Amino acid sequence: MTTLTPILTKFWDHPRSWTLATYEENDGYSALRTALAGDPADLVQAAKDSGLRGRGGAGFPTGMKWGFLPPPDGGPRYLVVNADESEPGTCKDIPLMMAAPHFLIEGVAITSFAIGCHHAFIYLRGEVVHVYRRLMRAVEEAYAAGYLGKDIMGTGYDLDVTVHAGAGAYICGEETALLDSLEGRRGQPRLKPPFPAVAGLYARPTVVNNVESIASVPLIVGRGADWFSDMGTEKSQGFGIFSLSGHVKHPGQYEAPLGITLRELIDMAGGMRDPDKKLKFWTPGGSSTPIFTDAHLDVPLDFESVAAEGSMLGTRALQIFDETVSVVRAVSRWTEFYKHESCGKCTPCREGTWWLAQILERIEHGRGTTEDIDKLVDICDNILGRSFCALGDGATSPITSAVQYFREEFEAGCHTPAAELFPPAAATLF
Ligand code: L3W
Ligand code: SF4
Repeated sequence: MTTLTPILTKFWDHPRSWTLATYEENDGYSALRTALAGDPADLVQAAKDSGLRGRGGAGFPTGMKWGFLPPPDGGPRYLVVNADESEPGTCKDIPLMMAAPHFLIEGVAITSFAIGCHHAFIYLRGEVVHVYRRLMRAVEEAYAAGYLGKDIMGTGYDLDVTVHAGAGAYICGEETALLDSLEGRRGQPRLKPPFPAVAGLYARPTVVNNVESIASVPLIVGRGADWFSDMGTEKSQGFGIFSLSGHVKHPGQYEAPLGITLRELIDMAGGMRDPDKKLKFWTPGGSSTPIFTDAHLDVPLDFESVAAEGSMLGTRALQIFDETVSVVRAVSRWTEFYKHESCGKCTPCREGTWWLAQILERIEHGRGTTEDIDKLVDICDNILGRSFCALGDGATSPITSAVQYFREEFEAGCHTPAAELFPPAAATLF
């Protein structure tokens, strides 16, 4: 039985959890002191040894990414924190920044020192004004206390941090679109390679990491790489925040070692919201990952095990739907989202997401045809692997997996509206 490991979430219920005073009472900024007294190369090695993998969706090894930066050439190099959390169902970075922003700021300072950066950016999605205010206040506190700015803790190391709010586009969570947006351009993905590590912000070497990844860095430095790597599974080490939403009794953030199962997490969340209703389907990593069913309740939630079952751990956004929900309606809503958020740069995604949305609309309202289901799958096949960035691929995931597991519901959409089969009044979602 896996147990919860409240670490980043440990003092979230403290009445003033977000203040510097609370953070310092909980050993805050002691890891920065340790880091600045040492060698930056040792910090990169510690990140590698810990096994920390990116917590923003792709799971790329964090220390390896830092190690990709070319040797210093006298010019600037940047750290950019991807705080543009927008993946449907994903709601861990925003609560983390609201409840304990100094984990992130200390992580920014340590990571910047490790990679030789003197100006770091936190790119926040534009809609969350409350988070912007909280981060700005926390950054001010850190400057005033000498944890940011000139000659940090008397070590001679200088670091400025800029918090930048975007304008509310999901595509700006894609790291190169984020960089374009930060440079003041329209946020659209760039061709990779070159990766940001080589040519990122203002064409300079740049590390782009997710909020939770960077917030984990002080813990790795303070408690040791072994402490971190001893948690989790062999290849998916450490802990993560799992966001449970939907039909569970107590939705919220559950911090646990990677490898925990949904069955265990649902138990911790008090069970299904209506105990008489069965789990029908769920997303392991947000709506951009293929859905799972009740057959996957015991799949360990680590990168490898989820991939072996045909999905992705992604952002650990576990959206849980019981038997009252129409899978067609849920998939149709997600597709509307991708259609709206497609940046329009490439044809398969720009056109394909519109076609998918139109067909799903027909099926949802009982006006589909038998050819429509094959057409849906065919369009998905032609978007997947042919799109410029992961948004297009992600848009196909819920559709193809839903047809795979619930084809009969799509077939029913050729004659009966989803609202008749699954009356919205019976469902508490959608
Ligand atoms: C240098 C190389 N760097 C890879 C770096 C690369 C990036 C990281 C991962 O998509 C996923 C996506 C969504 N030299 C490198 C290298 N890198 N090779 O490693 O890269 P990549 O391309 O595997 O993924 P990505 O473009 O970062 C992220 C999935 O996450 N997702 C979406 C999440 C959305 C949010 C949000 O709400 N903001 O997080 C959910 O599952 O579908 O597959 O840094 O530069 N040779
Ligand atoms: Fe833009 Fe979609 Fe193409 Fe990505 S896949 S570049 S979001 S049109």
